Amino acid sequence: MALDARQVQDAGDGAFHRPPSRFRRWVSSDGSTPYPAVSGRYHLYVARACPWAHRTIIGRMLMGLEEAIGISFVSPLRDERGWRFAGEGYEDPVNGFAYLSQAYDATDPRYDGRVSVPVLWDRERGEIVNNESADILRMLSTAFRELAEHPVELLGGRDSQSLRADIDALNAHIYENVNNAVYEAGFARTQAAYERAVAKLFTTLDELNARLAGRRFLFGARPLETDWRLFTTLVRFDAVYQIHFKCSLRKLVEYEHLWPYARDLYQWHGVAETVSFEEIRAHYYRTHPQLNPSGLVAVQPAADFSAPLSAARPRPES
Ligand SMILES: N[C@@H](CCC(=O)N[C@@H](CS)C(=O)NCC(=O)O)C(=O)O
Repeated sequence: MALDARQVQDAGDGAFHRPPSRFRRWVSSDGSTPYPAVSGRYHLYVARACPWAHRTIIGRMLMGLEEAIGISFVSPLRDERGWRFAGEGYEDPVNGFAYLSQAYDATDPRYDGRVSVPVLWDRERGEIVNNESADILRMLSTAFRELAEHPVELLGGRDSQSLRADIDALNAHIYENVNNAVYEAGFARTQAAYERAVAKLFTTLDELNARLAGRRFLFGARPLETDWRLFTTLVRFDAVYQIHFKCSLRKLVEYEHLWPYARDLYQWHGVAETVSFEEIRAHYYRTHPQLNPSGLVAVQPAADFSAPLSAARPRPES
C-alpha cells in the first residue's frame, strides 16, 4: 500500500525513520500568535486507533474542553487515499471532507508529506494549525486552559520550571525508546534494526517499571502529561504491538508495576471511554498488509484493564 510504503522511511539502514510533522503553529492565550484561544474556533481531527491522536483525545477530555474544541473521528481503516470520513459516526461536520487529505490540501496545496492524525484545524482561517500530537497536547493544557471547564495540571504546576524540564526530558526518552520504538520494531527491514528497537524498548520498560515501584505515577501522586503519553502506547501493547510489531520479549501484563499502573490510568475518570480496542485492533491488523497479509484481526487478549486495583494502588478519586 502506497501510504505505508511512505510511512516506512528507510534511510538504507533497514530502520524506520518517522518524518517530522510539518505544521507546527501555536495557539496562544496572550495574543502572541495569529491563533488566539477562542471557544468554538478550533477543531480536532483524530483517529481513535492512533496512539498519537489518542493523546489529544485524552487531553481534551481531562481538561473539559469538549465544548470549546470540536472533534471528528476518521474511520479506523485507511484506504488508498488515506484517512477517510466514511459515515456512520465518521463524519466531518465542519468542512464536509471525505478524506483528511483535503485538510492538508486546503492548508498547503503543494504539501506532499504524510496525511497524519491528529490535526488541529482553525475554522476561521480554514487551515491546519498544527499536526504534531506533542504540541497539541501541550497547547490543550496551556493555551486552552482558560477555556477548560475543569482544567487539570498536566505539567506539575505553573511555578515548577524544574519539573517542566524533567517532564520534557522524560517525554523525549519515552518517545525515543517506547512510543516510537514499537514502530521501529514493527517496520524494521533488517533483523539488526528490529532487535535494536526491541532491546531499547524493553530496557526502557524495565526502567519505568522500576520507577513505578515507589510511586503511583511517573512524577508522584497525580498523572501528568508524560503518564498520558506513555499510556497510549501501553494500552495498545498486548493487543497489538506485542503481536503485530513483534515486541515479543515480554507482555505488559507480566510487569509487576507497569500493568497496574496502566490499569490505574485506564480507570481514571473518563479515560476508558476514550479507548476503543475494536478500532485499535481493526486499524493495525488491517492497515499494514506487508506485516499481516491475511488481514485477520488478532482477538482481544483476556487480561482486563478494568480489573480492580489493589489497596496499595487505590482507585482514583472521582
Ligand atoms: N509525529 C506525529 C505522528 C502522527 C502519526 O504518525 N499518525 C499516524 C497514525 S497512528 C498516521 O496518521 N499515519 C498516516 C500515514 O503515515 O500516512 C504526531 O505525533 O502527531
